[in-house]
Amino acid sequence: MSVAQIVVTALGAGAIGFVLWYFLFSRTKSQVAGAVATTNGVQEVHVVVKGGYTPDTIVVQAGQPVRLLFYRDETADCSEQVVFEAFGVTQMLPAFQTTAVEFTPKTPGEYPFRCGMNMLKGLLVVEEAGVRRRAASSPHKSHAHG
Ligand SMILES: [Cu+2]
Repeated sequence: MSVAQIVVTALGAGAIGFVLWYFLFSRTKSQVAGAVATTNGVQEVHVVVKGGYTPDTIVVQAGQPVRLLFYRDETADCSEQVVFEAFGVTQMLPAFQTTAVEFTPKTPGEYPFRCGMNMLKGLLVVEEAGVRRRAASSPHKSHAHG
């Protein structure tokens, strides 16, 4: 093997490694079910609508405004409407567009949402404010000091 061949092989392996990392970790990270990004006190969650809701379970905190950004990735009639009965929301979702649904959940609990025909179903879980779930487990957790 010449030096050039070794360099090319190493670069190739590096490229493959990057692609694997990108698909395995980078992509899944942005698709974590129920991932909530809080911007200016508004809890934002992206939901893809395609034969169902992804994620189909959304966890937010009570007493803080929620903005659900529904991207409807299909034209199927079934998903053209999303209904949150508990919050008095009935929203049309134009195909291939992102539509925001906003409200402030005041009481902790579980609030189902659905399409206009009651076929596609999702669940909004409202947790008590201040009961913050850790984004990642504490690094100190594995160190038991007795
Ligand atoms: Cu439907």
